Amino acid sequence: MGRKNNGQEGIWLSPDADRRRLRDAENARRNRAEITAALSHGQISRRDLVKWGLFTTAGTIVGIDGLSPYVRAETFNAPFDDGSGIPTGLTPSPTFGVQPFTQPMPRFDVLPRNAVSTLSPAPTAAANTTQQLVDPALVGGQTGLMGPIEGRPPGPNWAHQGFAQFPPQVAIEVTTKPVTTNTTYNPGVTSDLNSGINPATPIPPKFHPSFPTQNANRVWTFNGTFPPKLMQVRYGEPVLFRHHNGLTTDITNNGGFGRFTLSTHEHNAHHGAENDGFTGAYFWPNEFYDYHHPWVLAGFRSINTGATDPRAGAPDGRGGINKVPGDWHETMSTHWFHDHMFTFTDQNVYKCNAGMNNIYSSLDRGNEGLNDGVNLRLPSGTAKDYGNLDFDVNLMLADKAWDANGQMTMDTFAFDGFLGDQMTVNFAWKPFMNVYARRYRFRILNASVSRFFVVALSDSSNFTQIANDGNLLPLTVPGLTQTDQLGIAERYDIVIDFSRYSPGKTVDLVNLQEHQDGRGPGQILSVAAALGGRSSDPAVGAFMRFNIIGPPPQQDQSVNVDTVPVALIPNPTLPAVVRRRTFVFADNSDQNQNDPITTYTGGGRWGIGANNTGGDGADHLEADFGRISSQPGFGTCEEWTLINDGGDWDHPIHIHFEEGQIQSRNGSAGNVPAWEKGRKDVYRWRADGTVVIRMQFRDWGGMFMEHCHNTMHEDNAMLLRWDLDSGTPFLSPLPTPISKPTGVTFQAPDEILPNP
Ligand SMILES: [Cu+2]
Repeated sequence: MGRKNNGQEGIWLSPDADRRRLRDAENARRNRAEITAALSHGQISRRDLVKWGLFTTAGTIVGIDGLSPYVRAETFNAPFDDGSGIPTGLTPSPTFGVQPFTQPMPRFDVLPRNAVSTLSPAPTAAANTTQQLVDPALVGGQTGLMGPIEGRPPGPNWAHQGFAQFPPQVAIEVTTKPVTTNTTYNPGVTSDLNSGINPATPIPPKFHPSFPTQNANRVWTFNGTFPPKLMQVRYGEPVLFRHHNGLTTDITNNGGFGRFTLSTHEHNAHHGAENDGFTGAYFWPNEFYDYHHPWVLAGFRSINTGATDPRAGAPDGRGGINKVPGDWHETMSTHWFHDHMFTFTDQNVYKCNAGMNNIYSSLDRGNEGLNDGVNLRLPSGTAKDYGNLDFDVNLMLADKAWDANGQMTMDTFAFDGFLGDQMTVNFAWKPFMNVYARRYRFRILNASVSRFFVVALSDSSNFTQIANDGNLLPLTVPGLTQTDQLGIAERYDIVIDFSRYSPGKTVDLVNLQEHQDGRGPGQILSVAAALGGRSSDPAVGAFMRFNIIGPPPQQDQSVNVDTVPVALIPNPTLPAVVRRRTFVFADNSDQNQNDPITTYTGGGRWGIGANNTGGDGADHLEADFGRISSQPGFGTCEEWTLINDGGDWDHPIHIHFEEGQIQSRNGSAGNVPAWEKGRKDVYRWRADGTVVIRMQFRDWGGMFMEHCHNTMHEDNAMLLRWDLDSGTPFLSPLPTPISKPTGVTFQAPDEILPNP
């Protein structure tokens, strides 16, 4: 199938499109929004939609007039004559006459780090099953029912692994809530480093100060406020992340999309599966879930066990190094955390339920001045021993859409992938940032549902890539004038040197990546074409402006990465491969299970085939979190071949828990670009591509996932579960958790695929 632009689906309506077309689109949007709401409220299922003839079983929406804006007549098979092409499935989001680059970009809101003793009740190794009354709204109106205060599955299989060995030293307590005004903003930097924002001024939940305030049920965030939240952690300092579900118990109070059950994934932390945000281990309003993040270096059970190597370590807070066991080559830096609710991840993450996590180490200390022979001195600052954010900036990129009233909205029927038509950075629409004329590190995260980005500076000047996903590169890549495609959930850390600009100059970040639809990225424009408005995709073009305000208050002491490659972190050595697996990511998939809770049924479109699903990988299965699809051997290394079966589709594939090293792209190691020569946790192909990776499976056990991070694909149903048996206390096979407000029960796996 070639890349289509035939008007059947995937057509952006430009604000200039004729009135009748816009009216039709708005009517269709309303009809679809009603169905979306009914789905998200659990009043109907995807199965019902198939039964009613609204969906084909392949997941495509049937072209009923008045339902899809893309199908106005059977004869409609040519691009619009006005040149519009490309799709939100929605009418254009109004911008209320506001000009871009007129609001300061807020830096992330740093989450408080508290003493563990502040947690009440105290955290426990196994789930705290103390009983409380269950809100009748959660159980069909029944009164007097009891349920646990903690939603984590009970018992030894879901007890924190290594809880006694790595007792929590820091508590980070958050509540996912309907959005409201922020009165406790902590940017972690002074106002001159935050574009003049006074943190004492309350921050309302708006994408721009001149846009409407978001209704509480349209946006759900960590702690219920803008801007997004940042965790700061360091190796050797275990964290207890207590997550409360503060959403309303009325499932219909969601603004038309989003599901009130939560499961939070720290992407891609190396810890036990009970802390990984497993898609079926979700918890309910009025419950909490304790996630234990031990922050150990991979390999800690067998490598550097005496903790003698200062490169395996963390800042001790006093200018020294707290050495820890493990392999220093496994040091990670830039993570994010987000919801992973089964079949609702797209809606819940889009609803702003996402944050970032900076992990500090003796190598990546967040202090550019300390010269101990280990610290890599990346742009950050010097005031604090570690974790300086002055010149180390988190950027969360996400496309959004809002209705005529400015309320965030989503078309969950955009099954190819949902694309917003407005760009936000840190939940702010097209903001500016004041910068000094010096080097800055930007940790860029793609937090979209389905959109890819290619980022360049508006004057096409150089920058340097230093990290890919959570991992610093073996060698920095200087001299880039644009990034590679940044797939959903990928992170690129880049360093921009603003010292080339004189005070008063501006330079913009530009998105060059056009989308024709949500299947995958379309053409990449030149900077001139993107800035010249030569794309009908409204998210192409400048999305953030830097204002250079003058020389820095003190000399830039960061390592010079501007011109020649600088060695950062070499790859860990992989043991011999003991098993090879093939995974094929494709459409036209099947479901062979029918469990009402664990199984995705009806309207599914995507699935994953493998060398153990029969038919030579041709049998692509839709998600079932009760199915164990793979069981790598504990302590072994495997080679996984990820194949894109889908012609013009692309899928950013995320494999939880372990970092992989790309061996080849399309059959050749020579196709692996310099910025992919380190470790990764998300792998994308381009059309018809193949990627071969190697990973070792060690340290912790339980049930993990592999899935497409185009979350529309993930939820419909390109996701599988793989289990890692680390020995006692694990039952093998692991029973599947079944989460209910009255407590989590277990059942035998629906299916266990052969483990060749
Ligand atoms: Cu996908």
